Amino acid sequence: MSPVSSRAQPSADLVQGVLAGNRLLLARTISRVENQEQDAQSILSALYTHTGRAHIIGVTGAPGTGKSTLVTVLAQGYRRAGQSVGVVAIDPTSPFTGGALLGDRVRMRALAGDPGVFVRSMATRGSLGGLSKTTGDVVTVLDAAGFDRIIVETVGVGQAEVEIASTAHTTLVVEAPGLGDDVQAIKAGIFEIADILVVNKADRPGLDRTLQALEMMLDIEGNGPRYVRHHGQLLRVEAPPDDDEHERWQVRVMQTVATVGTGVEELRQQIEAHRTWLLDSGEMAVREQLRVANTLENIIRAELNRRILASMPANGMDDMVEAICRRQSDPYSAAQALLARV
Ligand SMILES: Nc1nc2c(ncn2[C@@H]2O[C@H](COP(=O)(O)OP(=O)(O)OP(=O)(O)O)[C@@H](O)[C@H]2O)c(=O)[nH]1
Ligand SMILES: [Mg+2]
Repeated sequence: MSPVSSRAQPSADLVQGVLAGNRLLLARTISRVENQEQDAQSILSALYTHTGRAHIIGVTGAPGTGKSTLVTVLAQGYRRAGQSVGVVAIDPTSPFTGGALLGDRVRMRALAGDPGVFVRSMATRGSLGGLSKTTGDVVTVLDAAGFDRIIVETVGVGQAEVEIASTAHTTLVVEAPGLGDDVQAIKAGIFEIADILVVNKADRPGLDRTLQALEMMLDIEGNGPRYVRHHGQLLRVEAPPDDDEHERWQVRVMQTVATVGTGVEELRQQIEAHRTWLLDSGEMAVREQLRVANTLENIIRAELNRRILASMPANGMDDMVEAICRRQSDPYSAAQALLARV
């Protein structure tokens, strides 16, 4: 190990290291980006021009459906196919798995020691809206580092599953049998973002019901164009129906048993088929535009947040809140006054 501490490393060295595939410098760069240290922005700008080669795969679904296990075996499949893989696991520190990075480390242990794989777990705890930007930043670093495939795991609660579709080229939504009411478990909104539906834990009771429920919903929703919510708007991410030059993408329901690897190679091939379809149909360009727009928006939002916090009075908003409570001020003009300081 280099005697130079992480903090002291010049950012130019980090950029060079990432581009040259140096794992230690890659890990340091990601830490610096994650912690939003001062030179993070300049590092990311320098790396950005080297991105755009990786295929980004989003994996989302309810807690405990087996996403991390599935990501691990998928990554192994990609390695056998001769491709390098970066993994970003957004750990919800969920009560279901006892939380935490430790859980994912144990689960993804099978990937350790392979120079063609790089796994990074990130905790969501304490992140205030900045998570999506940080995730995107880490993906940028891994893309610049030359990984062929980047898999991003997020837990499908709230905004996360919708966000991931704006970050990924191919989005997998993972379900599992026996999550209670089948139709309830299949949350509204996933048909807008799923390119591939996965029923993992196909060895568990209740498989048929889950499959039926999914197929039924696919029939209702149809295999029509998919949409992604972006800035409160639904954006179409697929060729229009009257475009007869290209076939529409057919969302399929795939079954896997991640713990033993059943169905995982078929799933990997389906992901690759989706990538081929994106490229052949011209949809890749549409998704890239969406990704870039989303990235830009996240950066602006995070920077505005940072500036607002930096210009806050020392006691935060206490005085303002007091004054508003006494009706000496109102929240509207107080907010304007605060923003005027930014
Ligand atoms: N029976 C069975 N168990 C599985 C399968 N896949 C994963 N599991 C188990 O399900 C549990 C949860 O797996 P994880 O991979 O941590 O699930 P996750 O979706 O990543 O969980 P969170 O990140 O907490 O949302 C673990 O005990 C796994 O061993 C499967 O195909 N069949
Ligand atoms: Mg997980």
